[in-house]
Amino acid sequence: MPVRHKNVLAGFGVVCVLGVAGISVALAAANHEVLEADKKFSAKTLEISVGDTVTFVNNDSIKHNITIKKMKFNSGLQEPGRDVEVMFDKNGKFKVRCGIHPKMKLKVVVN
Ligand SMILES: [Cu+2]
Repeated sequence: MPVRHKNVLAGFGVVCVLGVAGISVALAAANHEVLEADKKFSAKTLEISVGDTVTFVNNDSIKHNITIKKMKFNSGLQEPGRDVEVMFDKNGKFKVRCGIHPKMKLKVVVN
């Protein structure tokens, strides 16, 4: 069973409102989708903002296993057709790998 991280949805409710010279700007977390197909991620690099989520969609007919060492994240086995959602709450560069297929590589840059 893939691990689902639905608790990150709570983050969507957080809206930061900044009042600058009478102008209000609302910032909300974004979600980014990365596909896994032909034993590859659909992007090599992904640039996102702190608080954003990334949804990894397994479009292959085989299992994957999303790991992010720096975050001590391991999705467990990700069955075909299943999603894994990860929230990035710290800035930095994160290497996303598949624990089964060493050639699957994605770098997430969190600003
Ligand atoms: Cu894989």
